[in-house]
Amino acid sequence: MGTVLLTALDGRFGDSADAVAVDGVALSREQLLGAAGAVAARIAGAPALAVLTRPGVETVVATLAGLLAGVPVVPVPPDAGPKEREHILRDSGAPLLAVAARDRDTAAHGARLLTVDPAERGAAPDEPAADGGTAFVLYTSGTTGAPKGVLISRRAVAAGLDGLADAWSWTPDDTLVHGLPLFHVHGLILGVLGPLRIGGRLVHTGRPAPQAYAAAGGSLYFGVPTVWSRLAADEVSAKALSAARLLVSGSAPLPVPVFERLAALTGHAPVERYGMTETLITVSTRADGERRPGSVGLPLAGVRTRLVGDGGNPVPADGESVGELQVLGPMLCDGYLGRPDADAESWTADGWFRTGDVAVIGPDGFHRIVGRASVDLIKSGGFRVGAGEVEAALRDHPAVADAAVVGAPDADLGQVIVAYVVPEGPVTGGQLTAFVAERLSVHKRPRRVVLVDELPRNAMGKVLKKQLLEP
Ligand code: MCA
Ligand code: AMP
Repeated sequence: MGTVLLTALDGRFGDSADAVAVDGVALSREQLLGAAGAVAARIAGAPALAVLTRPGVETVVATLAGLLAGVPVVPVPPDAGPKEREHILRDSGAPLLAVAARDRDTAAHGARLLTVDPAERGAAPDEPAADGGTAFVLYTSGTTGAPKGVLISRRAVAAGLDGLADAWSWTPDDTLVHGLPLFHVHGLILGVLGPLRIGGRLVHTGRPAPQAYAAAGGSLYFGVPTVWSRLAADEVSAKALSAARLLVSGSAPLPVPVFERLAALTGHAPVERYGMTETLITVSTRADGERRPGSVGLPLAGVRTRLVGDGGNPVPADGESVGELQVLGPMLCDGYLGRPDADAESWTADGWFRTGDVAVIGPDGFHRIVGRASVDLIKSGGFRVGAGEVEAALRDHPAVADAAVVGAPDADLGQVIVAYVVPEGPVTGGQLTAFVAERLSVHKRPRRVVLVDELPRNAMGKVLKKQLLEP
């Protein structure tokens, strides 16, 4: 591990006019460093920098500026409604919100807007050491309540990327291609900082469309399962990826038929890896090892995993017994911002992180993720959505008496968000969907709203969500 986080920025692996290209706009590493240097000078000493993460080079410049200045970066989803944006800005305490010129009318809820100009140049400050300080405060949903800020250190990012470089044989010769959102671990930390630490070019396609992936001519491709299943349905685009070196899937379970179709069309069995915002990536199949369909493979170097049963008893790694997956490793987060209650719930007394995922580990060490322990954490298109947050947004509507939100199985998105709503006035499903989208991020709006007279509840008054999910 180098002494700084962004080891590839000093030119040791060379440079090119298109080292980093986002949605058709390319910058060399030197230009990127100059633009980030100019922003870094303006944010020096700030306690945090929020970044409106539209898929553009401005997001890369602003993120890099935060890392160079030693200012924690707080990614804000570009489609976040006012309620969610305000929560992120207030909870993180970020006094500055970096935006691209086209977003300079964004409401900043008391923060100061800082417009990022990728053509600006300034001297980049010396990057702080990789082993100290918070790199990111990443907001993510729990089962209830507003999103929590996950504190991710520079050390965790460095360790996480080095673990992946080892597992995926990722080198400066790679050109990484993806079109994922830039406010998550997947798209931003792996997908942007990866090439800035490991080296190699980055092509971000704006959106993860099959034709854009096919046209990008990369060696290493990232996608969530929805991206891979859409690509597998587009034979011409899929075949273009046969020239690549490695296809990587993550953020949600990759269905076995998609794995197999992708392998048949591209000639590459995809690598699947498992992780969380709180832990970064901890388990993966390897570029130089077996890529088993339905399996997320082996712990990365330095990671330990274990299965724990309901009563806290150890569960054997026998390939059959299921337990909650707990993890330990250098890429784990430092906790939740200002939420000692959530920290206490998420860590065991002996320091392991409780993932909330249910898994099986084989005698050969291969991990299989069986599902989530809670029905209230939904994964739709790779986005993590807390049922409680959507229910609270729906209940804010004057015509809603009660609401329950579930993730229903879906061939394209894995799960889709379905809301069961008890109305107390005239309202349509479309109005409620729009109401949620205006407050939270657009991807958190229900795809279906079912108006019902009452919700099924048990004797304790708890909604029987499994009953709602029955066909
Ligand atoms: C969507 N649309 C809707 C609704 N939802 N319209 C009405 N009602 C709704 N409820 C609209 C969209 O705005 C869009 O419109 C159109 O329908 C198509 O939407 P959709 O099917 O959602 O397709 P998409 O917009 O192309 O999204 C699919 C996607 C997206 C690209 C796969 O889900 C995505 O980017 N997922 C990635 C999530 C991710 O990166 N997660 C990583 C977190 P229009 O076309 O007009 O816009 S996990 C992580 O970081 C960990 C550590 C890990 O393991 O990686
Ligand atoms: P997020 O914090 O948005 O990254 O969501 C993390 C969650 O995504 C995990 O707790 C898992 O439930 C799920 N997840 C990520 N990768 C995989 C995978 N390869 N297979 C199954 N579930 C996954």
